Amino acid sequence: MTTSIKQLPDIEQVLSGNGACGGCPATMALRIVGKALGPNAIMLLTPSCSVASMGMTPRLAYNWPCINITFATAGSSASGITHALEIMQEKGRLQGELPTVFSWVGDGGTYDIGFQALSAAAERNDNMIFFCYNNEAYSNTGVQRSGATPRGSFTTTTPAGKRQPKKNMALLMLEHNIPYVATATVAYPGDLYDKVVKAKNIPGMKYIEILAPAI
Ligand SMILES: Cc1ncc(C[n+]2csc(CCOP(=O)(O)OP(=O)(O)O)c2C)c(N)n1
Ligand SMILES: [Mg+2]
Repeated sequence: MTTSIKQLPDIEQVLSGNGACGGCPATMALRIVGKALGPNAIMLLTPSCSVASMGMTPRLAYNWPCINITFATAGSSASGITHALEIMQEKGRLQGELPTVFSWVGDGGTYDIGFQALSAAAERNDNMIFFCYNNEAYSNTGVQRSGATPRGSFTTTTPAGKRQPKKNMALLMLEHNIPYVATATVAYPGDLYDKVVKAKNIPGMKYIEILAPAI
């Protein structure tokens, strides 16, 4: 049975005082993801609203070690971190359970700019969770169209409405034969939580797309 919102753990990885807009669905989704992942994780972020919201050291709003990376490298940077951790464990320099390595990337960074490195990491089946939080546009820079913007949508670069349909990104990821692909939405927090818990316990590449419309 799906976890109910009342059963979600108390743990908070997204801290108060963050810079998100009030009611930001992507930040709410990240809060649920944090409850599922717990503190033993390393977060990678590409330029996005979530980076703008995270604040600055020493007052980071996300309670994990966080690495800001360039747009094109969410897949490859996470691959590097995950392999480094495995080697450290092999050499006995890291005890206990390996942290979950996860990329937290917008739709622009996933569908368009970071697609190549994501595809390559998926093809290698590197051990990570790649989250695409999908607000269906390049929101942080003023709402330009992305490959995830639905047909007909008005954005600053499609003032007459976007002519093309959105990419089927989850299907593209399935075609990589990775062990886990899921779609979720911030509207169903218990379902999102369950999917992240499941992904956390599967070795290899996991792709989770979260619809979090914010415009
Ligand atoms: C290579 C590169 N191109 C453009 C930018 C400018 N930029 C910063 S955030 C952003 C929008 C990102 O969109 P998305 O990944 O969907 O995340 P969202 O802002 O919607 O949360 C852009 C275009 C950048 N930082 N680096
Ligand atoms: Mg976006």
